[in-house]
Amino acid sequence: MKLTFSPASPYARKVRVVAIELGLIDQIEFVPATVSPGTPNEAYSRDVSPLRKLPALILDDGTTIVDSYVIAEYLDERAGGGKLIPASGAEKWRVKTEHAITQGMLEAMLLCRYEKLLRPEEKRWDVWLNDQWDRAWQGFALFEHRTDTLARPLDIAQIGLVCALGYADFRFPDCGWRKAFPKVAAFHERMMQRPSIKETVPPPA
Ligand SMILES: N[C@@H](CCC(=O)N[C@@H](CS)C(=O)NCC(=O)O)C(=O)O
Repeated sequence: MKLTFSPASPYARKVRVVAIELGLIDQIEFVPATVSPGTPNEAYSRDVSPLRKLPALILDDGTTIVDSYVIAEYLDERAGGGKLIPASGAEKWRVKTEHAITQGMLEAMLLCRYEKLLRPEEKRWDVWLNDQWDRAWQGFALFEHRTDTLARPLDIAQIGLVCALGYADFRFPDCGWRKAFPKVAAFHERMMQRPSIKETVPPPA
């Protein structure tokens, strides 16, 4: 299998963590890719994904799987199923919903990043920017109250949260989430003991 990735991508990090935790990492060849809004990449668009986003997992038979969650689900099934995503019942829907919240937090932070990096200053709209940031921030606040979630055995929602926190550290280092959310900070500290989490921290910006 091949995975398109960039060391800075929190979505690719999620897949790398999942692959390490499931013991599948050695079966994946990592293929660096560069995609960015406003920068055409016709080959990626044609050969990998029309959405021009990474990561994408390309199976040995040429099948391409996109979206970090869908890739994680595929890897979980390949490892026997029910490892990082509960197979059924109320726990499954709780974990999937919490993961979806971490996904939305990441999307909101990425929009903030692209807005600051790519949009000319005179065209920026602070109301929109602050609104996106608030979505991520409210997500962190939600997990501060979900002490049971923070204490569960490892699952995809926790991995998504670590990737969102790591992205906040990487792109918004002064945002102050540790001070605002001490229980989430303690959770992150604990998670950093895992080699899968430690080894995939984004490189210095
Ligand atoms: N829902 C997708 C989002 C992937 C995503 O937005 N990836 C970013 C990199 S961190 C990207 O490819 N951005 C390029 C672009 O939007 O043009 C997933 O979970 O895989």
